[in-house]
Amino acid sequence: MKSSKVILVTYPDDFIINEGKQLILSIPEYEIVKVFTQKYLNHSKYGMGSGKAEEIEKFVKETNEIEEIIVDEHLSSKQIYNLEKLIGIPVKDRERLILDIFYTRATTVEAKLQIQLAEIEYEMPRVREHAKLLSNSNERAGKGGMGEYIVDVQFRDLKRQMSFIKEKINDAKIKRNIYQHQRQKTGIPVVSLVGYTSSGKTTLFNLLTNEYKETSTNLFTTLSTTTRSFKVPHNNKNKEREGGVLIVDTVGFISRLPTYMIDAFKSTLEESLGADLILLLIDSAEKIEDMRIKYSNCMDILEELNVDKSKLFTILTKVDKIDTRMINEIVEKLEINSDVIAISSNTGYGIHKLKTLLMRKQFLETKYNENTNVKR
Ligand SMILES: Nc1nc2c(ncn2[C@@H]2O[C@H](COP(=O)(O)OP(=O)(O)OP(=O)(O)O)[C@@H](O)[C@H]2O)c(=O)[nH]1
Ligand SMILES: [Mg+2]
Repeated sequence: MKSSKVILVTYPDDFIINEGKQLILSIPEYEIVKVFTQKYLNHSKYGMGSGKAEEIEKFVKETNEIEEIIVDEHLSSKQIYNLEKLIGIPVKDRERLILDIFYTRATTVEAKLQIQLAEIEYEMPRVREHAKLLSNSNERAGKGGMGEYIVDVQFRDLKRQMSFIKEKINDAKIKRNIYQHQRQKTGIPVVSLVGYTSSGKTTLFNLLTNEYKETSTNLFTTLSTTTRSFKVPHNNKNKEREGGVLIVDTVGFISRLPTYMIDAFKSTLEESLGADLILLLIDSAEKIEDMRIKYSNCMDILEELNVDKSKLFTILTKVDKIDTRMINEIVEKLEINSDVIAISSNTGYGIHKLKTLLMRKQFLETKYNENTNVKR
């Protein structure tokens, strides 16, 4: 595969630099040649300061191999335009990069629709801005002096596409709601796995349900929700109860995700967030500072999605990679105040405890009792 040499421009912060690199490298053909940092990326002309933009221009000219610049922040059309004009190669902002990653990953129809919706929301404010820029620089926005008209047509076209996609997403949602109702009718408890991207959700999901869904160190491996049943030991009788609980694997979270992207994925997440129990997975093998950032990011997103905190249960994953004596320290340092259980999907550590604890949770007990009563 042909590699594409890129530059990353980001903030001088280890967590942010690392995440920016990981995001870029999750598109296989990208190769990062150099990272430039800037304390502020909100200068009006280029996002970065003029001095930094000129430094990058010089580097690009000298090396003569860089194909793209990726700025790890939201940029306006104007800023992208100015940078491209100065440096002479394409510039991409953080949101465009995330959309590109989503594109390379989306497999289900619904995930594709969600991404198309996010893409339109990304484009909308830029259509007019872009037309203005072109007319200001004496290049005509549209053919034959009909710039304004063409922009209006593009805008209307995007709006039409948007409502069409929303309708289709809604259809998919109605279908899912029907399933959900059927589930509720049968009283089967639903447990969903949420958490930062790469925290190990799908690996745990596969282990519990004997599935083979794709897992990887790349960010955003999973882009659609999957629900399967799994066996849990039924406490009193202590025997396996086939299809006892439904488990839902979801799209991972990431920091600094713009609201319209969260919105676009809301319907994918809604099903999981209506679950009886939400397991929030945290990768315990990371630096405590990174864990803290990711944990608080997840909590913010869950808050934004109006999740009932009493349904939360925290799972520290990948504990095979750490000294288990660290577990208490992590819980304390992150100030986790929900129930916590440490697991490893690789070695099976804590998995039995997880299953058993799931069954001990009061609401699941109630559900089972209700269920048993119905049967009687
Ligand atoms: N050592 C170790 N690695 C694990 C464990 N669980 C998951 N991993 C690895 O962590 C990486 C991410 O796992 P995934 O299950 O794909 O993570 P995810 O949360 O589904 O990620 P997204 O789908 O991107 O949101 C993979 O390389 C897994 O092999 C574990 O218990 N121990
Ligand atoms: Mg996954």
